Amino acid sequence: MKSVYSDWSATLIFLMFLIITIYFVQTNIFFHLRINFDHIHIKKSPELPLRFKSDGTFKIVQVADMHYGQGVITRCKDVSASEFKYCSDLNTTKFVQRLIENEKPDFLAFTGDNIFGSSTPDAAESLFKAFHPAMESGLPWAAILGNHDQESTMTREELMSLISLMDYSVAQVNPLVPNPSGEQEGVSPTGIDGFGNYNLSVHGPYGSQLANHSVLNLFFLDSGDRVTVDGRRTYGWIRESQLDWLQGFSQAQQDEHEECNYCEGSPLSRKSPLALGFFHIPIPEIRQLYYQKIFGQFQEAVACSSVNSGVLKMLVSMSNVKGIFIGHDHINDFCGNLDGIWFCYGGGSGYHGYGKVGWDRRARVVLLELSNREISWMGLKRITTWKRLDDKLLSKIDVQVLWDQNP
Ligand SMILES: *[C@@H]1O[C@H](CO)[C@@H](O)[C@H](O)[C@H]1NC(C)=O
Ligand SMILES: *[C@@H]1O[C@H](CO)[C@@H](O)[C@H](O)[C@H]1NC(C)=O
Ligand SMILES: CC(=O)N[C@H]1CO[C@H](CO)[C@@H](O)[C@@H]1O
Repeated sequence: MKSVYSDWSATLIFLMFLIITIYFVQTNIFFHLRINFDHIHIKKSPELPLRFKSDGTFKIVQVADMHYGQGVITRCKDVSASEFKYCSDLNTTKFVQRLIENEKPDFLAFTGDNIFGSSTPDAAESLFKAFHPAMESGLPWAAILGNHDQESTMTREELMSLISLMDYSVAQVNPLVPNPSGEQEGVSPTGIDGFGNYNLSVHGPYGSQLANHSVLNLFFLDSGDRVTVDGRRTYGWIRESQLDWLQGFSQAQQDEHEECNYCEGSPLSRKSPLALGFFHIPIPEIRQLYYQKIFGQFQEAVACSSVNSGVLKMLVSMSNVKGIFIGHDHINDFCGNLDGIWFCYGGGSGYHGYGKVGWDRRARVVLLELSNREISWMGLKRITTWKRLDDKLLSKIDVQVLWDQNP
């Protein structure tokens, strides 16, 4: 006779087998299938709009031409033989980190050739490494492209799109362009040449009368890469569609402020906010500065386009543009004035970009200050610029006032 007991023990063994199996499946397989919400990364965004601090200042650090490759394995160019052995992209990273620590800026502007496409097999990885100090700082930052960024695995559109999605980035691929016919409904995000044309407004300090008003405008333009014109290779230039967009938003601002003429006692009743622009490739007129008084050094030929699309004329007609910040020519670091607008080079910051032995890598700082009358902030008072060298002391050089409300 089969004992009840043996039936019972077989069932028990079977049950244990089942439990062990379920446990095994649960811990070893389901674990991998489960979505771990702790590890989902959502873009971290800074608070917008950008703002002046409560002390009435707003400081920008311009980083030009990082020329990032793959990091530690990417060697430096134009450093002395003794420096070469221990020099890589990491020196560029360290420099940007030191700049942020020492200047404590409110905003970072990267003006193109952020990565050197041909020195990396993975553009995305290179971008993450290049912008690591910016993302880690938690400061709002923006970037545009140069002529080398797209020489790897991503197109210019893809690069700008990724940059716009990185932590604390406020860059945009392109603005929505209002329909030129003036119709309200028509907006076309593709009506503008290039990738990385956008504007950002900087508002007054919290709690001040300027808190809800744009005091300063920062605009970014894509100056393109290389093109062939009439069978000759040249650099890109800022196209008519981009200038139209620029003119459009400059007009919109003026209209906004004209309306405010009737706002009794408003500090804004005077004029539209001042503007600063950022792009990579210099305009042809910068060559003329060779014969004029400049602040800083003019050490290499201006590598601009053979096409002059009338950018200077357009900027002058806007009347509120006070400074343009460019890159591209690494060993030019001067500011020079063309028709009332300062054009300033950042000077090369990247060790994998060409440079000049014995001439330190550098970056530009721009400080904007509000004027304080009685108890409230009254719009911009002064724009000052200087450069920081990547030497032991992070030397501050060429301090220069670009604009003063009471010259
Ligand atoms: C690059 O960084 C290394 C390590 O910090 C340092 O020893 C070296 O001096 C730096 N080189 C240059 C050219 O700054
Ligand atoms: C700015 O806007 C905020 C929110 O709408 C409001 O609370 C504040 O009073 C405004 N400040 C000024 C100076 O108008
Ligand atoms: C992001 C931003 O500030 N965009 C502004 C660009 O300029 C137009 C015209 O002044 C504004 O309406 C946008 O808000």
